[in-house]
Amino acid sequence: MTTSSTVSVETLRASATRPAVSAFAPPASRRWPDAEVEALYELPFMDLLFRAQTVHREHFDANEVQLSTLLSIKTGGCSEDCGYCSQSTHFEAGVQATKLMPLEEVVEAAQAAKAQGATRFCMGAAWRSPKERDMEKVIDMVREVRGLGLETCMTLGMLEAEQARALKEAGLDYYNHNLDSAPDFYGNIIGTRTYRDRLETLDQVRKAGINVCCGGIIGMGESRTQRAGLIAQLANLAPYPESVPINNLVAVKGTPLADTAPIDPFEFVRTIAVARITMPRAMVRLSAGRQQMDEALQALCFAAGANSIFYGDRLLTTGNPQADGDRRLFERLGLRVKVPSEIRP
Ligand code: SAM
Ligand code: DTB
Ligand code: SF4
Repeated sequence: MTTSSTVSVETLRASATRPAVSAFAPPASRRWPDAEVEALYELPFMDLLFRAQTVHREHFDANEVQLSTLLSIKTGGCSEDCGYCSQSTHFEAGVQATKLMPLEEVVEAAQAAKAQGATRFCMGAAWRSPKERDMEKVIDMVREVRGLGLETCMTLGMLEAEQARALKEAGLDYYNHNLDSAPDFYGNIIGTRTYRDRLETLDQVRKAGINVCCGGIIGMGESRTQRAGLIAQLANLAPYPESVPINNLVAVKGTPLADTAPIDPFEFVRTIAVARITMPRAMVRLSAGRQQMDEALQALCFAAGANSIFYGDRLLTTGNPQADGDRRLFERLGLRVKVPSEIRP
């Protein structure tokens, strides 16, 4: 990946145009049988890409990509046993546990993300669920970050109805809570919370009026049928999520998935395309694992309908491509930064 660049954030943003359809519009849903989703995976690669591009262009400017920056506001020491995760106390991945980050440091990081060109700031905590004493602090973070003119997103684990309402009231735009995999594969990876628990949190988020950010991880050893099963679960949420992060497993040393063989890159691109076709108005985010992809593969993901990335040098505990390298890639592909209408000056 190229790391030096003369492309400024202003140049990237200057040509951003208003999208035909706001990403905030609640998307219409239809029921996708698992077999129909799997049939999409089975299409010849070029046919699948053509279909995904066609759907993408019906709803979005295909040359715009939205930028979200992640910050780990509380790292490690998590009681859950998610088999992919470096932050679980069940495994020895060498991640140092921290306390909740002070508000000023979060605001500083958000300001830096905005200066780099991000439009959404996603704050993640390694919790099973937030404790009451944490709520006040994360609510202050939402207020302050929203006040900077950034979209806000949080991922704090499972939420009760009251917590979701409090976050909404503070101005939280998105809540990220992933289904992670198909129901019949999930139990191979996670034992401390159920699929149903996850669906219940998503329900609370939806009922509180917060936009749902929900996706999963590809390449954990699941079958194609199970990948299709995950996408069908997401697409059949009514309505389907506004944001869909598709993570490529980052195989972290010390976790049970450390030795998992990388997935065929074309299978990953297929997953992006199938997500785009089944959730036409969602922001489909090319998420974890981008540092392990070359630029040509990332370009294929954009061609398959990905229109969002995590932008900034770090994800939560692992690396991400350098921001200036990403800007350079955008310039080479003629991509512009999508600025949501809600936060446009
Ligand atoms: N603790 C909260 C939770 O699990 O709900 C929030 C943070 S958690 C790290 C957010 C998501 O990051 C997970 O659901 C998973 O999809 C993704 N993730 C975590 N570790 C990953 C890895 N090594 N590779 C790919 N995705 C990962
Ligand atoms: C999501 O789906 N991916 C992000 C975000 N939501 C919170 C997290 C990716 C984490 C990758 C591994 C790490 O950095 O620890
Ligand atoms: Fe904890 Fe979230 Fe990691 Fe699971 S994914 S171990 S809940 S931080």
